[in-house]
Amino acid sequence: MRRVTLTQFLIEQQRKGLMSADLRLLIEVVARAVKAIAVNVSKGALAGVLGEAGSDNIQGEAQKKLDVIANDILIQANEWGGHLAAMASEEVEEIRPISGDYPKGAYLLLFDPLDGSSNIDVNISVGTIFSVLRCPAGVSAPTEADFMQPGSAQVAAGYAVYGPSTQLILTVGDGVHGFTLDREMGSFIHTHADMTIPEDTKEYAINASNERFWEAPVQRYIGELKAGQDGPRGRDFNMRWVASMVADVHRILTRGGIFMYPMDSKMKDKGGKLRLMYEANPMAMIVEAAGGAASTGRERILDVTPVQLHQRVPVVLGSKNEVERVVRYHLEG
Ligand code: P6P
Repeated sequence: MRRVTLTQFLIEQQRKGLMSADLRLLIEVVARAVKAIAVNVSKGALAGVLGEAGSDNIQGEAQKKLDVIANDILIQANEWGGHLAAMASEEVEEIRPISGDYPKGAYLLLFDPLDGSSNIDVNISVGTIFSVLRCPAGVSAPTEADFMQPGSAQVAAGYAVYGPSTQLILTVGDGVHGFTLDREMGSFIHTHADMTIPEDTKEYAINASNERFWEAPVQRYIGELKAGQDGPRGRDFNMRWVASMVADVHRILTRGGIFMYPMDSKMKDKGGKLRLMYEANPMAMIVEAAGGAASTGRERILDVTPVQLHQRVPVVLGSKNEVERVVRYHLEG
């Protein structure tokens, strides 16, 4: 495959009418910010960026230094370009309007600046997740209410995975494309065209230590996978759990699988573990664009009507036939 850079790919997408100049600029700015985050992540202890920041985020979770660094990089990269009307981050309670000093644009950007940050100090892959919505027409000073759009309204979604290589995965709805960072050139190269998720799989990802807290349909589904060829599925399955959503989803996008962070009785009052607006929605858009499925177990994730910026949802996503089986088990009760 000829070496096409992200910039060239985006210009060609724009020429095909698949994205506006402003959306192309937005994606290029996010990609540049991701490169700066990748530099900090890869330096680790050498740059004194490991460990706790000494502060908590709005989720009440202790922030890692790199959580704060990644958040600042994304905000500073995006606030001046004129492509955004406002931003929202997992790390910040309130939405962040574009200040009066800068021009405003047509898009709303949401992100989890460093997902899986509990893995940083043990050198396991982490990532950045982002979601792009349109700012409602005629709204010049967006509020949180203007972000309350279902995932089906996203115009773009993507993630970066900081692993053995740094990869950027992107969809504007017409397929999923992957780009690998050439560190010598400082460019993202188009290495994965039209990524697709196989409809069947033998690999599942779930934090099995929560089994006693799951609802019955999930206990039934996972019990059948564990029973393997001696059970109703008649074949053996394998399990993986990185505890970094970006890494687990990237494996599924690359070779299939099902990822589950279902509702459990420990967190019923919170609504789930993963956040809808900047984790579940962008990953659901990517997974569906790759031929997979993404559900809360009871509802398509992209159909969920948000009511709060940091709300959480149960997540079941990946190989279509497995997700549909989990949904069927929820319907059967
Ligand atoms: P647990 C990381 O903190 C995260 O939000 C996701 O990236 C990951 O899938 C999940 O939480 C891991 O949760 O309970 O296994 O630590």
